[in-house]
Amino acid sequence: MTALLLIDVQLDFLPGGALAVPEGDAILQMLNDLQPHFDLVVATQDWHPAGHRSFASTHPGQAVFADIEWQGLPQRLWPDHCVQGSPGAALHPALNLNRVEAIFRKGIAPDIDSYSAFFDNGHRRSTGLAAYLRGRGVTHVFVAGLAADYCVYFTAKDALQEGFAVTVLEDATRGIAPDSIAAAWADLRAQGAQLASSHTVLSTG
Ligand code: VGL
Ligand code: ZN
Repeated sequence: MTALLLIDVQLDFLPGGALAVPEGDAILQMLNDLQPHFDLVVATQDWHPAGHRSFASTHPGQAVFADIEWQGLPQRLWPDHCVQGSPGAALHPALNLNRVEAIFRKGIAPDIDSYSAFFDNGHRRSTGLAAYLRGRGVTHVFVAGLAADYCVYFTAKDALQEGFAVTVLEDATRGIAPDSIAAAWADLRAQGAQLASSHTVLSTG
């Protein structure tokens, strides 16, 4: 059984949003076209309480995009984004949700970030996604969405560690910084993930 994970297709990560990923909107149609080709479709939402510690605004004197250490973990400081219930936290209205059977939310604990859909950044707490996927008989996970170099990358990495076969649909993601996207793909390949074009999926039944 296959699952498509649609990572953080939220207004704040799309052009005009608080943490916009360049060309993020270029993948929306593809994400809809891909869905019928999978046994299961799951979406995620970055879902931070106001004042989340990943926000630069909560660390006086620190600039947005600064790298700090927070409670024993490296943390990049982001603009305020995906605040629970805010317009920017909503999934893009063009994303078809009819086949999305579950939405997993992450980044809720105020003191720790969560790039992966499976665990927080300290691997301290599970979201339950791996157990959910196993319960549905999923063995192969396909990852798409935003942002390639953060939530897509860390989700794919944890999926590998959880024992799933992993394919990242490279053209169905966009990233924040070109250098970190290249490094993310190289690391995922080295760990056993496949990087594929969505055409390989769209051209099969
Ligand atoms: C993300 C940075 C901060 C992502 C979420 O969805 O890739 N990136 N929070
Ligand atoms: Zn976030």
